Amino acid sequence: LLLEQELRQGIERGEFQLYYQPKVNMPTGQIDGAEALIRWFHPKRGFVSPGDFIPLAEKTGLIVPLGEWVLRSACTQARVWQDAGFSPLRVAVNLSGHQFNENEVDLNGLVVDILKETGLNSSYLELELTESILMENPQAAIATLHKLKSLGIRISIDDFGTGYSSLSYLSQFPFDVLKIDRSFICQLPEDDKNRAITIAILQMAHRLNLKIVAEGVETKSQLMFLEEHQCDEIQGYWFSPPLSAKDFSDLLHSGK
Ligand code: G
Ligand code: G
Ligand code: NA
Ligand code: MN
Repeated sequence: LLLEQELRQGIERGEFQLYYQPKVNMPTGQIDGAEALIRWFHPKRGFVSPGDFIPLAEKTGLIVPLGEWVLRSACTQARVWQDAGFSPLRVAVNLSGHQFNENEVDLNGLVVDILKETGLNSSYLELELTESILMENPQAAIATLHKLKSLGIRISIDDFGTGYSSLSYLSQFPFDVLKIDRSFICQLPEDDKNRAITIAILQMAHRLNLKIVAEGVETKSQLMFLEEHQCDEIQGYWFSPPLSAKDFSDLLHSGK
């Protein structure tokens, strides 16, 4: 079977799962959020990496139903954790450009419906968008972001520093969080240039009243560097890889 057909089937047969990677608040060290990352466990192929099927899902338009499933599942899970008595976590969902294009998806309507359905308060939902998605049509993106923000959800720019957005848009896109791409983080703290870039991004973002998340934090020395420069949240293997909902629950129970 072609991967495309299997993707279609996989959606019908429920072969997808969301994994969750903790986002850790600095300085408290508490888990205050989780990024939902899709996983496909195919009955014959085994684990298929999102790097292999997300581009195909985007090309075929299957990202629209798949993305809707991701959003609904993530909000449902966030509500489950709240109902279990854990202090509320913000759940972050990655969006693809198709979901952000108003000609293809009524994202605002979908978010409203899913929040209502799951009973999740809008302040616990975060959407992660890349610079490239926003730059496809910056004017439309600004309007869409304003609508989403008025619902009370958080908007993040993902993989910051790797796209081609002009700095002038930073002040025009109404977002709340900037995620420094892991390509800058992985060479910290040794590399002078990445150190300078990271410090500059942190200072600029704070002056713009944005929260900063560092992605791909793998070492203690990276953590210490980021702490010293007032990074707000960290995410990466140093604390935890993405986990199944069950393993994430166990982590919450352990009170780490
Ligand atoms: O988790 P991992 O590193 O394997 O993810 C690989 C890529 O797939 C990342 O760029 C990530 O943003 C993307 N990805 C993971 N889950 C989703 C999802 O639910 N929707 C979209 N659009 N992309 C996702
Ligand atoms: O594109 P996006 O930022 O959404 O992708 C997140 C991806 O980064 C996921 O595939 C996740 O598995 C991966 N990831 C998360 N933490 C780390 C880390 O510490 N190191 C590396 N190399 N990858 C990470
Ligand atoms: Na992301
Ligand atoms: Mn990212």
